[in-house]
Amino acid sequence: MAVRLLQATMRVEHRLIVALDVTDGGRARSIARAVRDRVDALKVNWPLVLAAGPGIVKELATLAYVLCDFKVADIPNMSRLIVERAVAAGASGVICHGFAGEDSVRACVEAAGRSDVFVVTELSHPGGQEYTAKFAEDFARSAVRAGAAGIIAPATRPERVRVLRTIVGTKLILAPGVGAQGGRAADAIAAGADAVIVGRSIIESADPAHAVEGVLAEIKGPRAT
Ligand code: 3DU
Repeated sequence: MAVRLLQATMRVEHRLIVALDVTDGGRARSIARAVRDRVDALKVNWPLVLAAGPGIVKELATLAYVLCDFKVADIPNMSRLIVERAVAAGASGVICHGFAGEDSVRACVEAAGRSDVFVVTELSHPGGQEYTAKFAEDFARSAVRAGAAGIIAPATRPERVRVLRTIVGTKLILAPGVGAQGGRAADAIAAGADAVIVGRSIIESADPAHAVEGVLAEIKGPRAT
C-alpha cells in the first residue's frame, strides 16, 4: 500500500490555529474574518457543522485553511467515507483518532488525498491521561507509518509534546489545551509544537482579533516584540 510521502499542505507561519467552537454560523464567519490573516488555520468541530450545516466548511475555506476536527475513529470504511465527505466539503485537513488503529488512520490518509490528516495521540484534558496517554507514543509511530501530516499533542503537558517530537521528527505537531484548559502557548512551542490550537480564550473574548494578538505575542516571546 502506498505511503503518502508528500509534505503537509498546511503552512505554519503564525503558529496559531483558532478553534471556531461556536454554534452560530454568523458568529463563526465574523470571528473567521477578524482573525484569518493572523492564524494558520480555522478549526471546525461538530457543534458548528451540526448547527450551521456542512456548507459552513466551504464558506470558511474561501477565507483560510479549514481543519475539520471530526476526530474520526471508526472502521476503515467509515473513516474513509467521513474523510472523503469532509474534503469534498472544503476541508484542507481532517483530524482522526490514533486509537482506532493504524488501518483506520491509513484509510483516512488515503481518502484525504492532498489534504492533511492529523492524528490525535494524547488528549489534553485530565481524562486523556486515563487511556490515551498510555498509548500516545504508539499512536504517534503509527501516524508516521501511515503517512499522516502530523499529530495532535497536549499543550497542557509540554513534557509529553517533547517526547512525541522525538518520535514524529519533522511531522507537524499541533497542540490544543492553551488558555481555558490551563496550558501556555509559549511552553507548548518551546517543547516542540509547531502551532497551538486555541478556542475559548479567543472565541469568547469580546475582541477575538485582540485575543489572537495576545497569543501571538506570547508565542514570539518578550524579545521578539
Ligand atoms: O480548550 P479550548 O476552548 O481552547 O479548545 C480546544 C480545542 O481543541 C477544542 O476544539 C477541542 O475539540 C480541541 N482538542 C482538544 O481540546 C484536545 C485534544 O486533545 C484534541 C483537540
